Amino acid sequence: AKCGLLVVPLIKRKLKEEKAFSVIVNLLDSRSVMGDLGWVAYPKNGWEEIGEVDEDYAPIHTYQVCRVMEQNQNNWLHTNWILTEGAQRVYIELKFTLRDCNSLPGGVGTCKETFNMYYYETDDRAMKESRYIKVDTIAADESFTELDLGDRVMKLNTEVRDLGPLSRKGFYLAFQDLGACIALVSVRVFYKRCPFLVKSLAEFPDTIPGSEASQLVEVVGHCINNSMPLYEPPRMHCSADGEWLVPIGKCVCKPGFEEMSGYCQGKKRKSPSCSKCPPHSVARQTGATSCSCEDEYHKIDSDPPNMACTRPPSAPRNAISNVNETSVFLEWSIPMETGGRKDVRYNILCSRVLPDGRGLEECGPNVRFLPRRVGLSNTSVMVADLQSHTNYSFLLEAVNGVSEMAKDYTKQYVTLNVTTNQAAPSPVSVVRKGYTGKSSIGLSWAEPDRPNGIILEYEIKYFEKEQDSSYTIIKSKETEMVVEGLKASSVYIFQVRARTSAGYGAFSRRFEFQTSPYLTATSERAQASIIAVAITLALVLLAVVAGFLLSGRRCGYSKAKQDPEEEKMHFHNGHIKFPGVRTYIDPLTYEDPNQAVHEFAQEIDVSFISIERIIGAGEFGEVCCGPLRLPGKREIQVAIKTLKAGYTEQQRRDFLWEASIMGQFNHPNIIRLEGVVTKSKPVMIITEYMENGSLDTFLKKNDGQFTVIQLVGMLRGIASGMRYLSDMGYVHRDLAARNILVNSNLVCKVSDFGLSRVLEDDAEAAYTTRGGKIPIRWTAPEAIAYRKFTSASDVWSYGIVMWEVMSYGERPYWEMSNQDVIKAVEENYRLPGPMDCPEALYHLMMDCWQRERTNRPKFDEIVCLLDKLIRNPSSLKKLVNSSHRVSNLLVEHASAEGDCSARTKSVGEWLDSIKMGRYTELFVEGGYSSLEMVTQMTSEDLRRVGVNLAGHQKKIITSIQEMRVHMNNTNSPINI
Ligand code: ACK
Repeated sequence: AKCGLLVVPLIKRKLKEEKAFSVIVNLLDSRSVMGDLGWVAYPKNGWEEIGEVDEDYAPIHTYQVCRVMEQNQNNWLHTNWILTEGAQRVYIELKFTLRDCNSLPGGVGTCKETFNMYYYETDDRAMKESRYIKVDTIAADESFTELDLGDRVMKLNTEVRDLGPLSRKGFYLAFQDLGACIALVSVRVFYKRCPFLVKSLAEFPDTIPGSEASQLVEVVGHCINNSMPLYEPPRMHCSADGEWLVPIGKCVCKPGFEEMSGYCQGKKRKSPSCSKCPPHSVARQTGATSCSCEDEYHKIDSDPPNMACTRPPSAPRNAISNVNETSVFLEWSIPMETGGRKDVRYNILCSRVLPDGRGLEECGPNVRFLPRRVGLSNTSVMVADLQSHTNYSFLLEAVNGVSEMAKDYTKQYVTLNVTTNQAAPSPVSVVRKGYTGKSSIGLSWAEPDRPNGIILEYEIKYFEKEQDSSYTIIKSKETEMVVEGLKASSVYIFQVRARTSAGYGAFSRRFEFQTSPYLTATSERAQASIIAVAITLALVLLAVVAGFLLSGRRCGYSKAKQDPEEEKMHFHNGHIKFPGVRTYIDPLTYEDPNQAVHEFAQEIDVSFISIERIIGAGEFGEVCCGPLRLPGKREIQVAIKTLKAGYTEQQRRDFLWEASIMGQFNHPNIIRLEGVVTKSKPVMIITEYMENGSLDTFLKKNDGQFTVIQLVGMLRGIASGMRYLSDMGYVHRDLAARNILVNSNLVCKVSDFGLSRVLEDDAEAAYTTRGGKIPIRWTAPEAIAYRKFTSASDVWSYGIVMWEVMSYGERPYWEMSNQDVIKAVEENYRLPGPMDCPEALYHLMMDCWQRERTNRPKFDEIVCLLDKLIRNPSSLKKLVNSSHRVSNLLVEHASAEGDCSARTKSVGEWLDSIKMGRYTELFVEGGYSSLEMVTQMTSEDLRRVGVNLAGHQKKIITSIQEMRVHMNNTNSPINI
């Protein structure tokens, strides 16, 4: 038996549970200022204060301006310095009247019906007008007419704007009038606070909301006297509107106290009397004042004295899981043994099973538990935002009020192993606008929070605002792109979604961006640079841009001569080059080449790379591929160039030279360097993996398989990469289809940088009379003759790449010797237009092969022209005139006419020249042994001899038709 209880002191403090309404704190209220407001008007004859008083003779500070009939009004009214008191978001309430322009005598000529509000943040009172940032243009809901005035009906408008995030001690407001008739009757600036609050026995302090309108500031409450947290400290969230939201957790009265009217009060003393010890407890001696629990049984202070001693519960039972993509619903039954208590709760421990038996890893904060992870009173939980295709282990544990006391008690739990499913990626959360032009908008976005796999591509859906019945979808492999072909001055809606092998995720929410109203295509890119320069340069630069625009430069290219050196200084490839634009740094400028490598290339630990297979042989060693798993990043496939064993120090330097160059570039059409391995052997260069290998081999393998638009798309990519390189001041010197890599989306990227390329690497390179090794067929005459390598000589090579692409990997100048090529080019002969090549493209090639290098187009002009052709595919319909490309003659550059004096061609040679040599035997067997006979052939005859592929039939028939035309024109046999 036990006798009596302790008396608990009464609670002294009185607390009141308050309502969670916001508190509004005025920082400025022009109506409540008794004396002078002290606002400054500039110019003096603009805004003026009207001294009025209300019925209590308190001043009403009204400012008005009404210079509606005068041109070029710019009237400013500055408030005095308004302290924020720590608020990060404030509200501005304006009360004003505005006159309807239509009601003014003499019409609406210069009259405006809006005014602008600005602000400027500062830590002290110093004010700089130029730093003002616009808040909004304010228009009236109600404007008044003369008639209204006559009736004395004042139509007072109230507009409220919010401002934030604010980070300084205070700010100024300013009102700019550009010629309206306004009376600003009152300005009130205020912010909202979440007031001191007592809820669920916890106190929450008076709190200032966060800076963002959607932000919730989490505040941890303090349990009031004689109370303690239940499971976890109580929390509330202060919203931007100054309201307390989302209560989590609570406090409960400590043992010996009970909750009464929101406070914890001591329990009343009972008159001492003897009673039986409750179950699982014993009195250690006769007349004891309390009972002690039996072994393994416990009691907590808040348990009533007559309650039995209790013990922790057994494990939850019948646990099951239900997987839905990357969410898991877990459900269980209450334990067999609750330990004699009613306060059984459940906790979940989530672990990810690491591959290859490497153990378990805790799930981390990104996984969500609904309603929560610990202290669950229901027997189910939803676990969301897990990774897709991943094994997880969930440990469910039951606890009760005495679990904490049973230290030596082995916790009872049950484990559930679950594998999540494939799931589409989560939506892209933010889409940002980059540089904006008249017809284009640059977009960028971040990878979805949960990609749930490797992102294969993004889809960008866009349409003109309020025209959503017709929209366009474009795809991008990167997280940025420039959307082109838009209307000037128009608002567009953009949405982005990601695709993995599991399919498309949901589209992002809608983002609204507007194209700019006036800049030309060429100056769009200049505009991007302008933003980057200091404001002090703005006027000077604007003048330069204006001059640039006035010179009438548009898409297409002028052939006017410019001094190339001067061009580099002021205009680079048609762009204005401003100080601060990144340029290529020659690794030679580093005394220690290793320093250059580590400046531009990230060192990768070899343990993050697995070599899976060899894909080719490079000059320094094998080229392999395999996955790269950098910690915290998703796995990607990479190409691995290795430096073979036994290298000299010079070879190591030459090998890594390429990385020092590649590491300086960042462009979707330049092969991306992931990093280098130099701290272990073999030394490696790691780049992105390009599934389709080099462009020349890829085109040969897929002869005739692409549409013209696809081919032009590839050329556009290469030109864009080259534009970037020339903007950086880098001259490639070996631009050729063999040095372009192609990925699975047909994106072409320029590769092969570095020292080796110019020296040994390229099998095409031949020694010139001046000593250097040069890939003759791709190189401009001035570079062969006197090593004048410039972006203009890269343009010549680009023309050859165009020819390679349009002829599906044909060798330029076929089997002519290097000496004959030099001679022919010197004599002004050029490659003929490839078969089925659009005339517009052939003209561009011929322009790239202008002898005078300053007459060649610049890379940005090439990109611009190709864009135009892609946008207008009918411009690609007209194919090169057959006389420009009959057989494999060279075309005289000036006249674009062929030379037709030579020997008669055989059927085999003709078929070879159109890359259909494989059918020679069939033609001869079919009785077509001369070209005269061939010119009589029909499609039916072709099928009969065994040409069954439609593409090949088309190619041969087109060539036969050209031969017929040629024979009619020249009245002579087909020549070589
Ligand atoms: O024509 P290919 O398949 O493409 O054979 C050559 C080979 O390695 C030797 O250079 C291939 N290669 C080089 N870099 C890459 C890369 N980043 N991705 C895929 N293949 C590559 C090239």
